Amino acid sequence: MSRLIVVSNRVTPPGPEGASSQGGLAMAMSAALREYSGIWFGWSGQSTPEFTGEISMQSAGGVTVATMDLEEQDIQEYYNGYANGTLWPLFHYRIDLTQYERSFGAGYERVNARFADMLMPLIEPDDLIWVQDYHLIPLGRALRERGAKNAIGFFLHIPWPARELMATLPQHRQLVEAMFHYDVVGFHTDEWKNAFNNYVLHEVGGMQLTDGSVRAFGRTTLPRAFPIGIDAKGFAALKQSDAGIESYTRMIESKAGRKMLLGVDRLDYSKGIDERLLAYERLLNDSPELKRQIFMLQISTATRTELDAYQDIFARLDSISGRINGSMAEMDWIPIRNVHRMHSREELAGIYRAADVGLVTPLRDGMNLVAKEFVAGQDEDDPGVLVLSRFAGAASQMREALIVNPFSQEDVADGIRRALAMPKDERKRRWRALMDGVERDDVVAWRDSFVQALESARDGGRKKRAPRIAATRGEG
Ligand code: GDG
Repeated sequence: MSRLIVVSNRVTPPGPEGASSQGGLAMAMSAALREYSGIWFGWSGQSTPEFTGEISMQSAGGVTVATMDLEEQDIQEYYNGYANGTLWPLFHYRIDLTQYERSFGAGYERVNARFADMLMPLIEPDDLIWVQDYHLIPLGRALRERGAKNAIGFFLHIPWPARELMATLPQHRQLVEAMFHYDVVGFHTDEWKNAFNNYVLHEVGGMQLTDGSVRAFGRTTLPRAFPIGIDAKGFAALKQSDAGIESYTRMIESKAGRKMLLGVDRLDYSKGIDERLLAYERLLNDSPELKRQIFMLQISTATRTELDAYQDIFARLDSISGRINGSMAEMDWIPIRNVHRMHSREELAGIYRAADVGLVTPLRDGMNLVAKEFVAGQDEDDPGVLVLSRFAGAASQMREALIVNPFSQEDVADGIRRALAMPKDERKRRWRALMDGVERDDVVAWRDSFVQALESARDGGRKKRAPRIAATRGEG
């Protein structure tokens, strides 16, 4: 069996005892690497005064991890700059927040070249290489330039933007050209894949072939949707752990018979947290009889705090929730519990279980795993209701959720009202259908389908089949 080399910006293998504070993605990657006896390569998260080209190899949780440190300037231009100051907002449709700095683009290319330089000596001819996410789009090209002939796949964890937005990026063609050095490019949904194909056909005059692959820049790649999932059984089991039961019991006690609306997010402007609070305020103003009957627990953990846009959203969230609480709270009722503390996965599972309504209302999101965790966290006999934004990739799979438009306060408020009033039979029916999907399309299914596609691309490439043209060339 071939080895699998996973490359991501950061490397987060489980601790030696399989620490459950890690997310499902880290678990799945670790499992894949154990099965394929591979390596997980990425940035250590540490800075070094001068790039040394040293790789630190360790074995963690049965997985070999290889990490390197980056210089401060690299971190500023590549990570805080191009990845999170340019691509993240642009790919989430926030051109108002997108920073178009040339130095960021140069830093991005430089660090991707460093990744390629460091990785090349570790690669053997039969290895499958799987590159993760927007930080590393040019890595496939950089590896090809250094002579890698391996099957290389890329998976994008965030949306692919509409062609008109992509065109606002200086050197957008260069970025898209880089995608064509991969044999397979994966997206969460057909919507993101179609946005990519639309760019290829209409912006650069590419063509679509009968096997689903696309051709442009003199190269061919296979774009495909691979919806990511969670470790559904593992997550459902966490709520029965000691810490899961303890947090569930604490929540039930502190609910004092009220219904709990729950939001769990990385504190990011794409997640629609401000908009959610304002919709909740609208709900309480329009339906005052709900006051004292319900409350919202919003858990938002800080990330990317070095960037202004993230400091802004932090301050805005605290100010909006403070204002709502200040104007509406009573001596024994607070409408919003605004929590920034990080919880363990077990605690989180217990909190999901105690919630009556899960509010997952991003303005734009590649998939959103919280929606799936909320479902896996529910009790079968008395499940809560998921209110889900139509702009989360998860909405294309989770049709039995109450789908809302997060830009409309009234629509979100209607969704919450409907969720609160939903009879138990309907809640159970919807939950069963959602849980079946979460269990079927879990993170292992995601990993296996991607690796299989990569293996077929490699084997197909060896046979050199030539598929025919399916769609016409765009206007160029
Ligand atoms: C990107 C894409 C895509 C949150 N608070 C705590 C905590 N979390 C965990 C959640 C969940 C994860 O963070 C967030 O996952 P999401 O999928 O919602 O979002 P992103 O971080 O933006 O992830 C996204 C994903 O990649 C995978 O492809 O779905 O669209 O944006 O797992 O549980 N975990 C713990 N304590 C917390 O307080 N332990």
